[in-house]
Amino acid sequence: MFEKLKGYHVEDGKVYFRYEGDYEGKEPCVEVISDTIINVFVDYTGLGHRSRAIEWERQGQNDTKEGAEKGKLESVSQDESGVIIKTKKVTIIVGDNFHVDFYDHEGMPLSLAHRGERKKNAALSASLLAFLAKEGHAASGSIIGDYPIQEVRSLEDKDCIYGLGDKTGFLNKRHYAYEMWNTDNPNPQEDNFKVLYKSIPFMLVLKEKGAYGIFFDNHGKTYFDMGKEGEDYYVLGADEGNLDYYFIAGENLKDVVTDYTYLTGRAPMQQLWTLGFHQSRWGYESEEEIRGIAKGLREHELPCDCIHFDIDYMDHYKVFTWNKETYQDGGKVISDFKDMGIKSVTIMDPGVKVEEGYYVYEEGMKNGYFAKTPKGEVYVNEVWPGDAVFPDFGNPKVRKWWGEKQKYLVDLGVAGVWNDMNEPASFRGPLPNDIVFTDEDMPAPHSQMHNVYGHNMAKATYEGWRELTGKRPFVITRACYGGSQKYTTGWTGDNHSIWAHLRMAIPQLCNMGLSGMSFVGTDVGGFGSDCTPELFARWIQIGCFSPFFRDHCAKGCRMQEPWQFGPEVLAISRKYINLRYELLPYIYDLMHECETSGMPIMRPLVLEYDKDENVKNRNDEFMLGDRILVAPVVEQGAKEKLVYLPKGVWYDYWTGEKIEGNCSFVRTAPLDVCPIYVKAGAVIPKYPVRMHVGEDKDDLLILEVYPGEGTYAHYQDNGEDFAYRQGAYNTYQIHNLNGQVEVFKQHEGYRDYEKIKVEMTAGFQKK
Ligand code: MIG
Repeated sequence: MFEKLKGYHVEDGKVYFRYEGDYEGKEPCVEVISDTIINVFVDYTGLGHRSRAIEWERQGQNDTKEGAEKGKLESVSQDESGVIIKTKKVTIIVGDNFHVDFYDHEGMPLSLAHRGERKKNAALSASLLAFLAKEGHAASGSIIGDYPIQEVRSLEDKDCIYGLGDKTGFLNKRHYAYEMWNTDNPNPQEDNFKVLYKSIPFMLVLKEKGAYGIFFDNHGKTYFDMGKEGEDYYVLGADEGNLDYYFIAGENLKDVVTDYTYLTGRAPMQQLWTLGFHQSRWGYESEEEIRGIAKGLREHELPCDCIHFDIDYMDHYKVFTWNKETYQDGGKVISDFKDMGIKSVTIMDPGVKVEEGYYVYEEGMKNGYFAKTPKGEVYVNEVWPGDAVFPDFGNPKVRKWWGEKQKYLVDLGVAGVWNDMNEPASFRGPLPNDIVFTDEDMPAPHSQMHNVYGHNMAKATYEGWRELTGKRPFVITRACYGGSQKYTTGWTGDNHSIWAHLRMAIPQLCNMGLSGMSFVGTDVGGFGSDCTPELFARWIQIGCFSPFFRDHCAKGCRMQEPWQFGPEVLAISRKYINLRYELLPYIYDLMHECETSGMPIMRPLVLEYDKDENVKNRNDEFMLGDRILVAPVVEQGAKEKLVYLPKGVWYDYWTGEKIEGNCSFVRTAPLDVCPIYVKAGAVIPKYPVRMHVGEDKDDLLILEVYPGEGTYAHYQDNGEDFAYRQGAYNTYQIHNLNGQVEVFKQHEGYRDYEKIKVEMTAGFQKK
């Protein structure tokens, strides 16, 4: 492979390296994308970059995108250490063996190639695997060795690792090993699951000083050993494809998130109603039953914006059909719900039932839109409708077709689509690796297209809805890849009604947010298993602050609507759903911030306080934006919570008590209390509680003011379409000088609030 460095040349702003050794002319390359984003690339396949995540044209170093300040290659030179490439912010030294080292502008190492031996401390040989299998032990280790494509980089003692999408376990991923292979596994998710539904091959490393990210842009199967094999290094591996990664240098984690979402796109603003409460269940067996749910929500005075129709609504689980026997006339129930202020979202699976005469199947067959075996026959596996075929979403024509098919739902009055089973999941064993799909303009095997199947399905859905409705498409997905945030929101799939999964929800959602997927949520109350009243009450308290707030549950499990657990839990549910509706303008502002800078709505404390040792491994608290800290109870039976507050002055949301941060303390937390803290000087914009978004014209804005000094930027638009991109929005700059509040209109492009009401919080009385 790459042995001794011989020289380099620059072409089109890219630096290519020549080595001794046999590498078949595949010269490795370093490309400066911006001052802080560097691409490292070896074109093993000879196909160039074939990214599904980065969709803007990269035209070398001079490309500019959306006004972002593009970096440039400042200088390239060579000395005895190697080839030295400089940008304004980063120095890259490329040496023998294609070791690539990154330094910050002060010359401090940010990330170095690992040069020592690998430790192989948990190596599993094939014979050991066979031995373990005898008694039914699943091997928990991986076979350690070299991957065909691989990058091994150093870790320092203090480094913490975050991101990696929807992985289970804890916030800090260091010492664990993961794989990227979109997987539907209905077993209760454990801390050490290697794979889950989504593959977001992006990691963030927080160092004692500075931070960086690596986006390992290979959508085949990849491996992330985050310091399990060896304490002082991590391994990125892939079975096939190119070595193609983006190094992102930052002063802090926020810089890294901003750059990553610059590269792969930002989660766009959703319609305002999508931030409301959603009610769902698999197994609302009939129209009568689902109508009862809508009635129940209103009778119990529970604000709600959306009911989800799971696979039960389809005729024999055939996509783009309606079960007229059990669900009668789809259009009628949907329009009746609309009259109650409730939108309808329908589930959509990729698998198309094999059935002569079924129009979706026939159309797809006629046009060759389904994946094929290497022999050229349409590939069949089993999913809910029985024998089914798989749309080849990597083919732009298939995406267009699928997008147009959405008209069926749009015409029924459906308001958004929930894409499930798009790993793709299959009942008769996994799809073989050699099933033939399309990757845009060329055939590609399942092994390459698996991890982007959900991504491409989401893209097809998003584009179809955008075309058909002109509104911001609301798409939810179970499977996705890096960059999917441009098209879809997500949920974490089939969790269970167990306390471990309530605890897991926090780091899992926070890491998704750091990985670009900001609009995400867990099934509130848990999907599988039977929820308890206490668990439901605590889950609603986390759901209330999750970007996607949906109560969902599996068929056959105990009923899980908020009124199924008695009056106390119903009242608690109402309290937190009401709070959610009050906070809508605040959360909407955060969604706007996310579109602008990539900052997630729900954040781990470490994103805001990355110098604070006490938050680097904090799994049981999180922030909503940078002003609200939530410290939910996640232990069965607990009536108090050990709260940690970072440096600064905080106010207890419920009592107004002032607390100097940088300390831990015990907060009493009976079942109806989720401890919440607000930063001194904060202004929190609120709406009055209403049963659903748009119940009135959002004409009253309440500004909840906390003691201290601060400024706040509030954003307002029609909450529906893309007019804001043409300037149809208002922004307000709000100054809080210890209760003296001034509001300045900054941008004028939308109708005004009729009234802005300023409310002093309890903190002003309690000095
Ligand atoms: O194999 O559509 O994760 O939310 O309710 C189960 C039925 C298929 C899995 C989804 C879940 C949904 C369920 N689906």
